[in-house]
Order: sequence, then C-alpha cells, then structure tokens
Amino acid sequence: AQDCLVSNITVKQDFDRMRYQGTWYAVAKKDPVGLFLLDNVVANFKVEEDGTMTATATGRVIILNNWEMCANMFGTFEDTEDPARFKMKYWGAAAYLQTGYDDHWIIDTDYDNYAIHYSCRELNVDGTCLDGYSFIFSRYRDGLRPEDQRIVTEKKQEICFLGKYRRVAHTGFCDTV
Ligand code: AZE
Repeated sequence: AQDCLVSNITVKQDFDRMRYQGTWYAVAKKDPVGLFLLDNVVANFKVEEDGTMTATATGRVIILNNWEMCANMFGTFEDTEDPARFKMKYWGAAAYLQTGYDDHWIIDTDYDNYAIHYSCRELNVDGTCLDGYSFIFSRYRDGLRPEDQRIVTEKKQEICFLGKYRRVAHTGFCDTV
C-alpha cells in the first residue's frame, strides 16, 4: 500500500461500532487545509437505538478575528458497504462553527487503547490525497501505550501521512466532555 492511492488504503476489518463507543482523546493530528481543531480534542462516539453511529467532539479553535473558543461539534455517520468507512455529516453547536460532509474511515483500532482515523477531502488527479486530515486517538488522555506506538507509526506510513502529525495537547481548556 505504498503507492499512496486513497483507493488502496485498507481499513479495520469487521469494524465493531459498539466496541468503538465512548470517549477518545486525540493525541496527534494531521491537519487539513483551512480552519481546524487546534488542541484539546476529545470525541465521544455512540450507537443510537436504530444502529446509527453518532459523535460529539470538542476542541479549541480560533475563529474570525483571533477569537479563541471551544468548538462543540456534532456528527452523524452514514454507513457504506464497508463497516469501517463512513460518511460524516458534521456541524457546530453554534452557527459560526464549521459544517461539512467528510469521509470518516477507521484505519485501525483495538477498541480499548488506540484508534487511527483518516479522512481525505480532495484527491489529486493521480488518486493520491491532496487535502486530508487524520486523528490518532487514545482511550487515555496522557497518550498511547508504548506497545501501540509501533502499530500507529506503521499505519501513519500506510496512509502516507507519516511525518505530518502534530501532538495534540490536553490542557483542560475544553473540559466539559
Ligand atoms: C471528529 C470526531 C467525530 C465527530 C466530529 C469530528 C470532526 C470535527 C471537525 C470540526 C471542525 C471544527 C472547526 C470549527 C471552526 C472527526 C473529531 C464532528 C472537523 C474547524
């Protein structure tokens, strides 16, 4: 999978949305073009009674004229034929936040410790990703266990984002989740 074609990226086999539920702390992120969640990113996934996956997310953002705030975001996930590939419709609690419709792929997870998320927003003509973002999530606020780091590094390489991540700080700025 080192040709970096988005269509060749593999995702978590037999993804189990029930086990994915609950709180995930972003420990690293690869940013897309434009406005994005800066740090203190925490997501909470849920499976509704009808089986639909939904999520809330919070994170520090700076919008408009250097206005710093916590963005409270919501997402609903549309299923595809692959259980680990979703389309995510998302919006903010406040109208001046961002809305969008992105791919939301779960590249890998062990459900209890780590998860690797991937979203490509725009393709190059050759099928590689022109504009995308990714989160490395941990069940623990203080980061990944050493034994998960090897897997995560390998997967970062497979999705061709290795070297493009920044650590996500958790300073308590958005502690409402
Ligand atoms: C994600 C986890 C699942 C729920 C959601 C997520 C993404 C949220 C954004 C938010 C951007 C907000 C901005 C506000 C000014 C993937 C973290 C909704 C992309 C830029």
